[in-house]
Amino acid sequence: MPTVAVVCGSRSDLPSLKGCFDVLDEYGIGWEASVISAHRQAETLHAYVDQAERAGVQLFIGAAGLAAHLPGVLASLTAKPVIGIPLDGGSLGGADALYAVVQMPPGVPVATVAIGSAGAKNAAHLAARILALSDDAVADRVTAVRADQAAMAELRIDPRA
Ligand code: RP5
Repeated sequence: MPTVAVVCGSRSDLPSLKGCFDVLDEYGIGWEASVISAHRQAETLHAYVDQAERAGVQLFIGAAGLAAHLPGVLASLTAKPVIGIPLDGGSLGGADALYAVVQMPPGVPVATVAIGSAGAKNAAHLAARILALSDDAVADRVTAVRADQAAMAELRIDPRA
C-alpha cells in the first residue's frame, strides 16, 4: 500500500519528477505515481483521490506546469497534506506554475517547493519529514540523510576536491 501518492498533470512532467521518486526510495517510503490532469480529467482526479485515501495514502504530492491547478485541486479534495511542485515547462520559466501553486486561499494549503527538479527532490524530503512525525523508521532515515548531507558539505570544502 503506498503512503505517498504523486500526481502530475502530464506525461511530459515525468522526467522532472525522477529526483522525487529517487528520494522517496531513499527514505524507504512507499509511493505510487499517476498522470491525471486537473483540467482535462477533473472527474478522474476526484475519483483517484477518493480511492487513494481509502487505500491508506497519507500525503499527496502534486506536480504541474503552466496554469498549475493540480496541487490546489488535490488540496480541495483531501484533508491530507499536499505538497505542490511547480514545473518549468512554459515560456514563463515556471513562474506561472509557481504563482498558481503557492497562492492558495486561506484554509486550503499547498506546501509549495521550488520550481522544477530541485523542488521535486525537496517535495520528497518534506514528505519524509512530515511522515517522520508518526513513523519511527522514516524518522531514523531523516536523521541519517541529514548526517550524510553534513558529511558531504564537509567534503566540499576539501581544497584538494
Ligand atoms: C500542465 O500542462 C501539465 O502539468 C504540463 O506541465 C503542462 C503541459 O502538458 P502537456 O500539454 O505536455 O500534456 O497541465
